[in-house]
Parts: sequence; structure tokens; C-alpha cells
Amino acid sequence: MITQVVVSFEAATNVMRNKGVAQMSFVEVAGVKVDTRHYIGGQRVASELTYTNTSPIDNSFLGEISRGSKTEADLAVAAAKKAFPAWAALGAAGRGALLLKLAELVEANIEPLSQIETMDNGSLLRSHRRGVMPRVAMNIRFFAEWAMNNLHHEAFETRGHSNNISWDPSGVAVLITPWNAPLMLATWKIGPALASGDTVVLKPAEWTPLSASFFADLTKQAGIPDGVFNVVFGFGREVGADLTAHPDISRISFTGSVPTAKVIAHAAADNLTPCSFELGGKSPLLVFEDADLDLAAELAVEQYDNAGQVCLSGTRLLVHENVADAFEEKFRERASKLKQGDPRDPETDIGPQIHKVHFDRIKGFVDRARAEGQSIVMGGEPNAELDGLYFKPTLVRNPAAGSEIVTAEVFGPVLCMQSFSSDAEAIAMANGTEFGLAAVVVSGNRAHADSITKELVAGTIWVNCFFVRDLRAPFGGSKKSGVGREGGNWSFDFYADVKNTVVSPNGWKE
Ligand code: TXE
Repeated sequence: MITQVVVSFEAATNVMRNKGVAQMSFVEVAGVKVDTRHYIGGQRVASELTYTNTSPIDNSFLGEISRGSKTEADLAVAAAKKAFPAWAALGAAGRGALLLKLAELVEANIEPLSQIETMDNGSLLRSHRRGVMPRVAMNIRFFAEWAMNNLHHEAFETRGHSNNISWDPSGVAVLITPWNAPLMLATWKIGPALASGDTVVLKPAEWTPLSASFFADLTKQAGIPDGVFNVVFGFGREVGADLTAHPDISRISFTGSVPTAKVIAHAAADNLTPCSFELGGKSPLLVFEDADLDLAAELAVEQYDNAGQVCLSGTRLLVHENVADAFEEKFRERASKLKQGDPRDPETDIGPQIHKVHFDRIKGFVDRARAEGQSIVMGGEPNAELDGLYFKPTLVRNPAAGSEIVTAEVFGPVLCMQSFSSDAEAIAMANGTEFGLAAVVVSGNRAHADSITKELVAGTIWVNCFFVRDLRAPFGGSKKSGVGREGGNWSFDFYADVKNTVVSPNGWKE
């Protein structure tokens, strides 16, 4: 199904300094209006400057988005700071009631949210409808309910003194999020931050602002008080930098690249603002001699999901040498059936890359690998049948150890395949990058799989499966893949101020 996108020019109230024409305040996606201005203190606020947002599907113009600066960063943090005491005082139950209403509104708006997100970031419409947007609602509901029902510590005593542990609201949380799963990843942070009693300033990635804007309208409809949830749009190095260096914030949660995390850590250092980082990966998918090769091939092909723009992807296929040829045959047979095209078409398996800049980055990695003489046995080029940002699913066979293509995060539909001859070699290869986000182990023997998983350095390991994620479980990366863990209590340990009140048995008058 192909949906028409109409861009309307309404409520043109502000002058765009960079173009000298009236600024539009809305875009219309599949009949739904999406505001292109910041959402600060419950109001829409336009910036004097804008930037152009296009759809990765066909490079069509989506809208001019308000381009935030220090002014808007200050406004948003001030609004969030002002709203904080009342939001904190509501308590988990009061906040929970509003957040559950918000989750219901997300559920009632799965179709427009899916259309908006697909248009903006090019991920599959069918995935948004079936999985991603229901998950957005679940993210909000889960953390609201966790704060109400599960956030407690078993009481214990120290020489008759009771220890009473509480998770107190900490202040204003700044959330900086990426473009590969915009609203899904943002709500992993928004849910626990708001449930813990913090107020929020969200800065979505510049290439994908629209779902966050529509979501802001839903927070208003849910009755979340003005200033509790704010969104500012714009570039990372501009408004993102102003937000993360702000002295009035209590937390920074960031998902994105390692270089940006380092810049944010520096910005946070002056104020010693605690940071949570979920960063990239170059995860291994290990196929052992005792593996079910059909399952292994199926799991390997899944690594092309979202056009390879998934931090958790097992992009290094490490296969035992005795089954490597048989595995490769099954893998290529399955991969050849993947249909690339318009992400709104329900038959499509792989859509476009997010943006021309990113597309060129992926192509650069592959071109350099080719120039180095690496063996590209599948794909390796843009899809000539499709105009635009569609890069073919690619396989690089036996890349030279230590080469760029097998060590750097490409973040596109590019997998490398290498062979090993022993468990020790497999483990050394798996752990041999600066990342440690995830790993996939495919083996037919439980004891064997156990002996491998305990040696792997990664935040999440999947055995004979991929992408099974329970919000009660810790999520995050080891080594350069991240700092901290989110999920269940781990999220609240970060967003809240954890407090221990020790009460003596002595001194009471009543
Ligand atoms: O990410 P950035 P980019 C990886 C992936 C990808 C690469 C580059 O390898 O190819 O990063 O993508 C904001 N202060 N991942 O350049 O720059 C920015 O506006 C504050 C992995 O898009 O890290 C956006 O909102 N904020 C990843 C967010 O940071 C700043 C997902 C992410 O942008 C800022 C995305 C600054 N100085 C990319 N500079 C994953 N782990 O899933 C930028 N930002």
C-alpha cells in the first residue's frame, strides 16, 4: 500500500531567516498534521531558523523544522525545572495514572504514528504497525506500572536499625535519541524518566523529528501537565550541546555513536551530570559445528533488518570452518529472497537508508573494502533498480583481520563472514573489537552454548534466537558500547536519586 504524502503550508507565522519565506508550522503525513515547532512548557514554540526534513523513501520534502539554539534549550530546561516539584509530588500512582492514559493514546494512534515514522525514517510500515508502535505503548505502561508496583527493596536491619530505600525524583532529564528507531528508543527513556518523577527535555535526531512531535501532542491529550515533557528540535552540535552542558539538569541519557558520547561526556563533566550511554556495536553471530544451520541462516539474514541500522545487529558472522560453506549457501539462498523497496509496501523486507549522508558513509566503507581487495561476494553496491538510498544487502567474505570493514560499525546492510577452527579462536574473535553490546550464539548443545556464553563480553547474549527483549531485563553495552544499564530497576537506579534512610530503634517518644 502506497500512501500519499501531502505537505501543507499552514499557520505561517514566523520568518525563516535562511530562506526568507514564511515558515510552515505543520506537515501533513497521511492526513495527519504534525507540528514542526518545538514543544516547550505545553506550548508550540517556533525558532527563527529552520532546517529541511526530507523522506528517505524518495527524498520528498517533508517540512521545515524549527532549528533550536541556546534560547530554546534554556526555555525548555526552565519549563521542565518549573514543572518538576508538582510532578515529583504527584507520586508514582498519580504519575502512573497519567502515563497509563498516555499509553492508551499511543495504542489508539498506532496507525498515524506508524505512517509518520515510516515517512520520516524509512523503516518498514508493517513493522511499525505490528511491533514497534505497540512496543512504544508498552514502554510507557511498563515503567509506569513498575514504579507503582515493583519499585521497592526488601527491608533489612543493621543492629536493630531499619534501612529504608527509596527512589526519589532527581530533576530534569535530558534525553538525546537517534534516528534508527526514533520513538521506540526515545520511549525507553521517556517511560522510566517520567515514571520516576523527573521532568524531561527530549531532543530527537535531526533526521527524524516527526514522531516525537506527534507524541508531544498525545502527552497533552493525556493530561500530562505543561512543562513535564518538552521536545526541542535541531542539530546535536547546536541545541544538543547546549542541553547537555546545561547546569540545571540532573541526568543525560543518550543513544547514539561513540564519538558523540565522548563529546557529551565532556559537556556533562563541568556539572558532573550523570550520563547513561547506549552506543554502537559490532556484534558477533557465532555458528558452531553442532548448530542447526537452517536456524543459523535465518538468524543471520535477520541482521539485515531495518536496512542494517540496528545497534544490536550481529554483523560479524563467525562460522566454524567445517560448516562454513554449507552455512553460506543457506544464508545466500535466504538473503536472495529479500525484497528491497518502498517501506510502505507490505511485501518489502528492506527499505532505504536514513539519509544521503549515511548512505554515502555506508558506500564509503564498502568501496574502501573493495579497494583493499576484500572479497565482496554479495551486494556491495546501491540497488540500481531503485532510485535513491537503497543499498543492496552485502556480504564480505573472509575480511582481513583488523581491517576497517570488520572492526568499525557500518550501520548498514553489510555483514562480514569469517571462519574459526576452535572454541578458543571463536571466543577470541568474538571479543576482539572495542564493542560489547550483544552476541548471538547458535549451537545445538546446551552445555557447549553455556561454555561459550560465559566467556563472551556483551551486555546481551541471545542463544538460538535474536531480539527477544523483556523490559524487566538489564539492557546496555560493555566496553565502548555503553555506560550503565536500563530496564526494570536499573532504569530507576539511573533516573532517580536513590536514597537510604536509616531509622534507629532508639529516641522515640511515642
Ligand atoms: O549519530 P550521533 P549519527 C552510530 C552508527 C552511525 C553513527 C553516526 O554507527 O553510523 O553512529 O550516526 C545528537 N551534543 N549510531 O551521526 O551523532 C544527534 O543530534 C548533544 C548508533 O546520526 O551519535 C542525535 O540526536 N547531542 C546508534 C544523536 O546525538 C548530540 C544510533 C545521535 O547522533 C551532539 C545512531 C552533541 N554534541 C547512530 N552531537 C545506536 N546505538 O543505536 C550529536 N548529537
